[in-house]
Amino acid sequence: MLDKYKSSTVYQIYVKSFCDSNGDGIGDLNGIRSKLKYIQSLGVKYIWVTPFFCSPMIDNGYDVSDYRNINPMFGTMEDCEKMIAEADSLGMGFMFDMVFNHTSDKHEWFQRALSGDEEYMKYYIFRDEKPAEWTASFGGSAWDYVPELNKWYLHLFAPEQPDLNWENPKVHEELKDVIRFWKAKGVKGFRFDVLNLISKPENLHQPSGAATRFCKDGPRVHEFIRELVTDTGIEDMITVGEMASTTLENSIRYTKPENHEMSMCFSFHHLKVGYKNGDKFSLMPPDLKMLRDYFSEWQEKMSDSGGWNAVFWCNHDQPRIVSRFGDEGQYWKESAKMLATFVHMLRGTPYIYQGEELGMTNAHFTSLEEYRDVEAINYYHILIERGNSESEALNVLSQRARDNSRTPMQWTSGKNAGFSESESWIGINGNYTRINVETEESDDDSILNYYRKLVQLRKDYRVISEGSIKFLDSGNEKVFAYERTLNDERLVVICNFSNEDEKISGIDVKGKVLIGNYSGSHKIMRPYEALAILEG
Ligand code: TEU
Ligand code: CA
Repeated sequence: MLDKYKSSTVYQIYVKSFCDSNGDGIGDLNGIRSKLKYIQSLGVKYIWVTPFFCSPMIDNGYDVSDYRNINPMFGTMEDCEKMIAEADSLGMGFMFDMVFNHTSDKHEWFQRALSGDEEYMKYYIFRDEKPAEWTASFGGSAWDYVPELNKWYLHLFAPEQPDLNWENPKVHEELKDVIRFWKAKGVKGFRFDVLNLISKPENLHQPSGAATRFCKDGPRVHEFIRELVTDTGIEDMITVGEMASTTLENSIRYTKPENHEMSMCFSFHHLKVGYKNGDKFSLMPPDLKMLRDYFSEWQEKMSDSGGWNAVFWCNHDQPRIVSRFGDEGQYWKESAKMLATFVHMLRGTPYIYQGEELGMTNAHFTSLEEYRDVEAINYYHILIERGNSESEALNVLSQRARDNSRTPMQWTSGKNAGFSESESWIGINGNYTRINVETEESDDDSILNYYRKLVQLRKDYRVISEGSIKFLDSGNEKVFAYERTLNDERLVVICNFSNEDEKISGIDVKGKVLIGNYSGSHKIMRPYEALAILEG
């Protein structure tokens, strides 16, 4: 069953910023429908779409108030059913995004709890006293007080996102029914939001600190996931768990097929190599040695253990990778292609986030008013409280805010980048006149057409989709290299993460260049050069 995913690629859509069909400046389901042929042209097999269920939109849909109904902002159930059917007719399947660690505070269950309904209070994590000084992911305390109940409730994210109590079997049954509902609608897979946070520690009286640190990979998490998957019969679907800050050992357990948990999982260690002292909002240049060591260890050990990685650079929570580890200027095209080659030749299932295939860049917002995300706005004020000036705080946001990945998809060089007839809910990146689908379609050498080649190579070569992996010593810390082997086939991938010519040594490979971002051959690696060479 897993083999279906080894040669597949997944495309991720952030619904609010993908395509607006009705001129309200907000992306919607019919906008997605209108672009299904484009998505199919990338060669992808699955489409992960972020939540579009009823929500007050405090966290842009990750605060669900009704798991079975469509937020009118995005369309109707009929639009949704047509979207699923049309993708199916094009040979693609949707993966819907299940936010099961928490609901919106406007969900009927929490509203009943707030009214004092004992049964529904047990759906959440209420305590008479605040057990610990935990901080929430978006800043502030993770425990909020409800005067009417004279109790505190836990929320790892915003106060409007109360955590569900997974110790309550009734919560399991409610959520399994949500999965059965969408499975019956023809959904072909699921992404599970912060799935490794659902099992809370028995003792909530932990020292103060980040709440997610105490809740990740909890005591019953594997039991809960296995129950969710087996009781709903989704083992044969593609499933991916977002496992914030998980460990390699747990990632292997989450994804070994015999455990009946997830097909694969996301971890984020590779995206924290620029976090000074582990703090997302403290800047430092990316530590390339840490980056290479992470990939080397996780790729090799997951390969040796029978686990399976979701491999990616971008998503709706992460800044754009070409701005982060590549170059927006002179080597924009080369660096975007190098970063893509590095990920797409790895062992695992690759994910392409909307606009990544164009080389879309960070937004470069210059004022707080341009930001929309709850995390960014909260952390702007936290940074000021920490003593940063306004410009220092805005500089941090310009590099780390999730809004960087949420500017509208750039379809054309025309009005509003072809995203909408009206002004969009968030600013459009000013480089849309140069970076857009229409312009790149007609350029054989575009980043877009390079991504298409990468996706096709995974289908054509089993050494890519199934081969084992071993990282190689290139003799140069800025040049990452690895080999993929299967039977007598050997593919060697060499990627220069630097903006200068770099010498390498100790890599002996002769064969056909399957893909590369420079023409001709050189003794050295050129700035951001990528090469995948099939031996023999
Ligand atoms: O993200 C979980 C998560 O860890 C994020 O907080 C992310 O790591 C962080 O923003 C990076 O700085 C999931 C969803 O992807 C995110 O959009 C939601 O805000 C969050 O859960 C709560 O549902
Ligand atoms: Ca719309």
